[in-house]
Amino acid sequence: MNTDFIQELGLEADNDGTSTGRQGHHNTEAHISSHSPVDGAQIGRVSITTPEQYEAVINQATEAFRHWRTVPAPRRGEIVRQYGEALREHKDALGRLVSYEMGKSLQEGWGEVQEMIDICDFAVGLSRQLHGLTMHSERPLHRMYEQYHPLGIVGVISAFNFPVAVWSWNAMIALVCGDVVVWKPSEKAPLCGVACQNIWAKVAADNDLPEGISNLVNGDYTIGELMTQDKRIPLISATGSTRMGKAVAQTVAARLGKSLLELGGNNAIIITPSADMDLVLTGALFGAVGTCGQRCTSTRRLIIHESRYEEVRDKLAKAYGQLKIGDPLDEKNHVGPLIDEQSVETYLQAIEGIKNEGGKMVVEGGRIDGLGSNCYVKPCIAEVEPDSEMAQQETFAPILYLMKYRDLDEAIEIQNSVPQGLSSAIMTTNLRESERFLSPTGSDCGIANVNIGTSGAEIGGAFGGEKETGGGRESGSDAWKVYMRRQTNTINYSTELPLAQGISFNL
Ligand code: UN1
Repeated sequence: MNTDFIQELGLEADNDGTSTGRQGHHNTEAHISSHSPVDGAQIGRVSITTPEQYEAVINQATEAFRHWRTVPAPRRGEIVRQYGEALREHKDALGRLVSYEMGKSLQEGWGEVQEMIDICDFAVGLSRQLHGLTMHSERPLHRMYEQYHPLGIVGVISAFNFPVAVWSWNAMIALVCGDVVVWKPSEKAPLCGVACQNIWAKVAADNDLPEGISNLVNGDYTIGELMTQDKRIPLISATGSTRMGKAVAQTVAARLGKSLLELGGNNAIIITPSADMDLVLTGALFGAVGTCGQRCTSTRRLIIHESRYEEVRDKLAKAYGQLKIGDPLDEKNHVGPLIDEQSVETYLQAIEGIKNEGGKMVVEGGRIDGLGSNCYVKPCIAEVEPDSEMAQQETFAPILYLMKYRDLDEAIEIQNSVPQGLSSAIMTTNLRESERFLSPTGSDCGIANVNIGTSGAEIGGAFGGEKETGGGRESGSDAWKVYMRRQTNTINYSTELPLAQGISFNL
């Protein structure tokens, strides 16, 4: 394989997993080895951050924050603009690295980098729009307003499935807000973190920025724990499993810190009698097999009206038959491998579970041998009852559940009956049905779409979900407010000091 992209991104056999933005800090003792799920090859190693190095990073970040918070927000936006430009320059290489280290298709690897570029553009505009409100005081010759100030250090803990984009949603917004960032990438995709940090280091050097504004640490959950317990980090933004999110939330809450959680999804598409079948097929197919079913937004359930059930099932089974599975860097393939063998095991166990509870496989699953690693599997489809236990769980793999409904109330009830609440969709050409789905009695998810699938959200909206998805909102809209502290200011320009609520207090 041509690995020029690895050199272009400044990656070596051994890489510094700890960095405050200029030079890295190497620890020769312990490393994470990054193995590609594509062909099993070791791409490189990343040094693990020691507790001492962690302290040094936090000290540097604290120092950098003192400076960064005084830089005018539009000037901070200019730095983010340059980062976006650098990403444009390296879009091809970084997209390839994402595809090679994580296993998603090259189209999706590039798409992920595009998502980073988009959030940079958004953040640049935002840097001139960090508005607060003004309000009228009840007292004469008084003025009231609110303003947003930077928070401090934002800790970002990200997952393997979006190894670069999710960091950028957090980091680019946090940076224009005047915060500094400490990032712990997933152990399963650490080189993506190093590559992003290398691109940052160049922008930081070109602009003579101090060290400590964008920082990288690496390691297992113990380094994550140092972050979640650290009072010097006012906000932890974590993406990953619900189990991980619960641990993060409890630890951060115990010190009354803020957490922003984006956890599991169990996303469904409701397919109504009036659905346009072409849209159904594209939406469901991409939603279910894109990123090999490893998006938080992946489509896991189709809730199909009984009048269209056989048609959807048969057409979808046929479309699955045409999927090309293999090396994700080869553009003719639609689906790459799962992230690792453990994931394959979980997928195989889920298929067992489906069979044990009486589900019927419409498209059989299983491991595919001889494709370069042991991580390739067949995307599969299972028919289950609406109350299936297996369909309540988020199995991070390409397993799609089909279930039947009779009326829309029932469909919405099934859709909302799972513990997670990230993304949802309805396929309909009937206005009453789509409005019902979007109404307060409709979908209970953070994202509800009409006539598109559950995945592939744009960065301009707030991204996140309810219930066990964790309640956080990242990226667009007013998600930036979580990265700042709000201050209400009341200014008296009179010669009296009247008290609010008409209280008199005279000596
Ligand atoms: C995730 O899977 O954690 O909406 C993020 C999407 C992407 C982001 C997914 N824009 O599918």
